[in-house]
Amino acid sequence: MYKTFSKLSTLVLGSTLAATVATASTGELSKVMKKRGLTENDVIRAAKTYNPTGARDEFIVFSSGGQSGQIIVYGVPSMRILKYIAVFTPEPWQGYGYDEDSLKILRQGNIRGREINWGDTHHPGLSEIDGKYDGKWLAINDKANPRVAIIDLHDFETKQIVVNPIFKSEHGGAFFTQNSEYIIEACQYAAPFDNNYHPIEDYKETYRGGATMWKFDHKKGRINEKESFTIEMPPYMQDLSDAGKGVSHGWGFTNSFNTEMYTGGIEVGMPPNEAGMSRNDTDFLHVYNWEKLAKVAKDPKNVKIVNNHRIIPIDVAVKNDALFLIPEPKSPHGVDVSPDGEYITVCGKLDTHASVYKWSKIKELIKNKEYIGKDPYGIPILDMKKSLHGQLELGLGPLHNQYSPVDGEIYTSLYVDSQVVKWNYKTLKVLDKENVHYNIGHLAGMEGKSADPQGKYIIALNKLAIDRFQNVGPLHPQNHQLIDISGKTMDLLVDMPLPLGEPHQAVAIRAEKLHPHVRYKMGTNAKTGKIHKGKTLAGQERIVRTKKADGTEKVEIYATLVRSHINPERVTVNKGDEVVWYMTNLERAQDETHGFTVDHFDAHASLEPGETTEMKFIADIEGVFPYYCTEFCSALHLEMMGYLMVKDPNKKYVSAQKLKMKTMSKEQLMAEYKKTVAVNDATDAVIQSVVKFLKDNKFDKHKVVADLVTDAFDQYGQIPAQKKLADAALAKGEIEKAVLFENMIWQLMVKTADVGIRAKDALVRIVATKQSTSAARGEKAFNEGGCSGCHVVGKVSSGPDLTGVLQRHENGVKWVSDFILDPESMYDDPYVKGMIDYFNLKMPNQHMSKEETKDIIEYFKWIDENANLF
Ligand code: RUQ
Ligand code: CUA
Repeated sequence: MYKTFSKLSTLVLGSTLAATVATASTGELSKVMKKRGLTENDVIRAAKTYNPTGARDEFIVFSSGGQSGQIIVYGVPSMRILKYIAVFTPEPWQGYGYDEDSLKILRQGNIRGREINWGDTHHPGLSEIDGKYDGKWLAINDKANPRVAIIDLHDFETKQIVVNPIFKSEHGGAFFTQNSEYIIEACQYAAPFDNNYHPIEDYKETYRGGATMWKFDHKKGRINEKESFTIEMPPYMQDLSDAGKGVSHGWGFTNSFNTEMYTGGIEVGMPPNEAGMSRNDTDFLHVYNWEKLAKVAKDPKNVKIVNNHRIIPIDVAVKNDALFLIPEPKSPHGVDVSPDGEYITVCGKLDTHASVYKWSKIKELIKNKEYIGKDPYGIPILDMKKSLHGQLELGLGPLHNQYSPVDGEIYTSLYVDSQVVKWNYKTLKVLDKENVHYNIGHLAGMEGKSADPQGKYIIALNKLAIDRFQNVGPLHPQNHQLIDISGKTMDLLVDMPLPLGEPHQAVAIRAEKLHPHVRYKMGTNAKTGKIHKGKTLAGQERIVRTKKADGTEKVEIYATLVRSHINPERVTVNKGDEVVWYMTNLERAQDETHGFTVDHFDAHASLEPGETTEMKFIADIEGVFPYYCTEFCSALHLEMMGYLMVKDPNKKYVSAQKLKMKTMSKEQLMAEYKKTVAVNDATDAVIQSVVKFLKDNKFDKHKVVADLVTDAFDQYGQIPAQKKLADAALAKGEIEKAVLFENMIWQLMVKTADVGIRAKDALVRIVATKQSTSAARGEKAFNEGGCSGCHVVGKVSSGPDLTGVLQRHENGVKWVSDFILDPESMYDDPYVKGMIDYFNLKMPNQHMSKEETKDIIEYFKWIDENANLF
């Protein structure tokens, strides 16, 4: 019933809107629609998600990358992927795991001395203050190898991996508590806490579950392992968790399945796990007071230590009235606390209902010690009915929930029905359902699990994609579907294939809350945030060789990278030497990343502006190995290279120099030298004019421009040193060398001019008077409509300079408008005739509309107001 109503209303509303759009256009839109077989609704949906070039998204989503071990970052509503964050798995293009500094982070994730190079990421969590996302830190768990990683949102880099010392797998994490005091990580498959063998027959006695409370230092953005602890729980398979907030702050909630404590055994003739683990009608919601237990754990008498980690035993938690169980429908999945903390919704998975528990009721039962009994481990059980606000039948396979800003409004994924259902958890009424494709797991609202949900969109994270995309083989992409929830009924807008892992869960945050850096302070180790021991500035490049006991050397190369060279350019070592590269990217310009690799040594670094990184290997094979910059960073990127030469100290090498190349005469060389110097002088004059403009207009008052100017001067400042070398070479009669140094000066000048002109353009935009919306539209029409092909503002190009064009003619506005709208009719005008003769070109009809022409006139007015700047 909901469906019919919803579809009908969208259709009616949609077609009126689209009809308006279609008739207002020139008919081009209808042509495209026809050609591509698009309905009006398609066009509206496209318009709702389309970002023209340069436009940005309102929300940023962090999605788990599942078995890829990474995190995927994309924007909403455009659903454009922005980044993969390397977390548990090496990611060569970012250098992650291929340079020493990132390798150290990856190796923090070693378990019992073993390297682990992948992860099964499930639940990303954003740091919170007062239950609201603050945009500072991101945590994510690894189900397979129980670990939690911390990502710094100032640079989107993984900064820490901690291994859970007692769990053998985990699932219900990583969830921040309301003020980021702790991160909850709940166990999944129960196992012995220690690292020893315990027979499965002793399951009930020696296998355990639990919830680890990782102490988080919000200022530093690191987990403090020493101050963390685990709350022991029975060997029920703990599942998803959530931290209380508002009225329930200080408490944690964790679901479970297999309270049957079934252990399977197909091979010995027992029914499989899936039968035995779902036998009972109910399992248990664990309710625990972590705030109290954090204090309890401070007394060594209250904890037992396993693998150097503090565990609060079940009986201690019970004695302190800090651990309870409430029955919940069998094998549930998600548990989600409402924005105010009062309602806790548990989804049935195998049950068609959602169960809404009420915190004030639970609190009352706990206060009055009103229990219906105890489980085999002595944990008090609260009455389910008395804890419930109510239950509502939603459909088949309810899994997870998200909230919206509307009071009581909640969105739930239905796995089996492949639907999102919108309902009210206070009034217990279903409001709408939307089909998705296919088998939705999690769903992500915009800040939909925070104390301040934003509404607007829901993303369906589907488990199957089946027929939604081009067939790319039996392994299909994943499918995230964006749903508009701003209307009375939901509307599915667009599909996004994700070619990475199974993205279990995603969290979204308003983009305006994120403030990442564009560069590092010069010489920063991006993984620690501290100045790198290998920091090298221009002029400090060197190779340091230290003899080792075995006769080989440790060769430390302190290198710099800046457009477009690596310094040093030749490194020779002996076979067997340990080669250590310290590389500093001297750039300060936005996005001027350099990559670095030495061929054949399985090493790669990505150096962001200002970053220093260490790379290390043993040069155990003889030969010549090019090294080069792997990012196309400039026109001379291919030239950004050098050679590592590894020679065998026990071999004798005979020189092969035989070829005699034809050389240039002294006169020819001198002519080339003079030509190069003349070009440099002319280029310098251009640079000086730009510098004058920048200074006259106080560039240093505007950070964006000042940053660009800094980068330009970084390049320009290198010129005197090169000039000295050129002059010295010339004085010694080494003309060829002088030419090469002059050529280097030209390279530096081009780079200076490149950034300098970008700075000038940016400054013009800032100091010019503000454009009216009409003038801005006019500029767009001018550029996109073809006018800019011949007219360059401030310059005579293939057509006349248009600065002052409105003053050139009597009744200028009318004259120019007429000319734009119908140039052919004015070819005989004496002025136009003269121009046609001069430029040998007729201005063609660009088919501008009256509206566009009016806007272009406004743009010309704006140019005249700012004529002094062009
Ligand atoms: S779980 S599909 Cu790993 Cu979050 Cu529910
Ligand atoms: Cu630096 Cu390419």
